[in-house]
Amino acid sequence: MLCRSARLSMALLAFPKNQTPLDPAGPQARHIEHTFLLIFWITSIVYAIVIAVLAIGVLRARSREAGIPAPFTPDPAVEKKAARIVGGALIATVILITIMMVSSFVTSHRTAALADQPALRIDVYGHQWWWEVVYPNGAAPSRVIHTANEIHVPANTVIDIHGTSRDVIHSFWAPNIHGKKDLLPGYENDLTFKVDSPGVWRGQCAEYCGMQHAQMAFDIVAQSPDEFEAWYRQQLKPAADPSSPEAERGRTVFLSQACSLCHTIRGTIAGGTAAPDLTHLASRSTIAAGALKNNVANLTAWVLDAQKIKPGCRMPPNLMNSTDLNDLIAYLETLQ
Ligand code: HEC
Ligand SMILES: [Cu+2]
Repeated sequence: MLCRSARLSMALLAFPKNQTPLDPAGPQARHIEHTFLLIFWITSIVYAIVIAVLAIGVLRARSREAGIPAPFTPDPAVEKKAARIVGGALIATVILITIMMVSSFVTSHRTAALADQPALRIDVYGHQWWWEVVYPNGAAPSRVIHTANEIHVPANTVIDIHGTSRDVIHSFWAPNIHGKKDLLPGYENDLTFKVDSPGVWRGQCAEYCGMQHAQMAFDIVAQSPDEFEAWYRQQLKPAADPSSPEAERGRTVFLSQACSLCHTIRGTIAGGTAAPDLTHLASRSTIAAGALKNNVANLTAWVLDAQKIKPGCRMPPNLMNSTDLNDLIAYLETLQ
């Protein structure tokens, strides 16, 4: 037990700084942190007082109770005092609960303050077990981009995450930035926020959604407006033609295998929509919704047998010889 709780507190201490509500990166998370701290301190102090009073009571009763306890005869003076103390505690409780309730209302109001401002809209679709991310950009088809699991936003700009689910209920939660927002099949929800300055914040699905729920993370990458614009322009481009013979062969492998039934690579005939868009796969820092760092070794292991890494995930194992596999990975690496 001791060992378990020691391990738990170690895990909490080791929790990444970029995934905690206690290090807010924007005004919404700051409001939430204020309410949290207010409730935390009120309840902690009340708890400490209750335990202290209980301890005093127990100790006193013990020192009195040496022999057989005397029959209980209420003393009117003591009873009156007790009634006054209990009444006082009751009033204090009502006051403290009212303070916490008002603080909670004010926080809800403040965190929703950006809801009717003009915002950069980003559509997020929860899937078992990854995040589809679309920048509709006023629905001008030539300006729409599709990506996955890595949400780039310009810093200090109002962002509207417009979310829904393609299957079961998921919940979008980047604790440094805002509270949770459920993504529900058949409904659309909005979460509006601002991020103060450039940085990377980790988020995670916060509603149990099946076997790989724990491996359903995402990153919010806040950038300066210039960097964001450059990223956007790069993402708009179709995949570059492969420049080496291996990569060229790798593309043929990709297009001749089942990959293109599920994945899209813009600029090729691969147009599947059941899985992450791979047009700019190599520009992302992780694969499989944060399960792995994006590098050659991990990509190879993933393509060969994703089930080993994320059992139950919706990508089948792919049998192929090592030349085909190496060429395929060489091609995927060109998708900057
Ligand atoms: C039946 C559909 C299906 C097929 C076929 C398929 N995939 Fe996938 N793929 C998926 C799904 C679903 C995911 C997301 C899995 C997750 O993160 O839970 C995925 C994820 C990936 C990723 C990680 C993308 C990211 O940004 O996280 C890569 C790379 C990938 N697949 C490559 C391939 C290649 C190469 C092939 C062909 C050899 C292939 N896939 C065949 C469904 C498929
Ligand atoms: Cu989940």
